[in-house]
Amino acid sequence: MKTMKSLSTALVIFLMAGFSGNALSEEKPVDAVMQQAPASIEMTDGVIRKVDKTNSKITIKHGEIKNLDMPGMTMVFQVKHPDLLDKVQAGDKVKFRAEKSGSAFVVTDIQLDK
Ligand SMILES: [Cu+2]
Repeated sequence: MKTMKSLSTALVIFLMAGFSGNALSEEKPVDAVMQQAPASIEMTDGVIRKVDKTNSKITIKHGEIKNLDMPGMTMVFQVKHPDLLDKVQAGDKVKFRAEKSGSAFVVTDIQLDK
């Protein structure tokens, strides 16, 4: 009776060792996925509040900007090229890309969201 019990205990330990061995080998693909290069910057939704061509600035009520880790808000951006302001006006729904440049946030691309 006592022998049977220690045999089954040994079997359980053997099975558990086999299980944790599998779990360890399955962690490697997960690490590989996390090391992949980040995707290109996503477009962010926004609504134009104000266009200031003189100062190359634009006020946008924007959704979450994932690449800048910024929640939705209304704020002023600089624009990379003044030409970007020619195709939008206050009230337009847009999709845009923004990047941080020094202490400023700069819109690098903008397009009407139809
Ligand atoms: Cu913002």
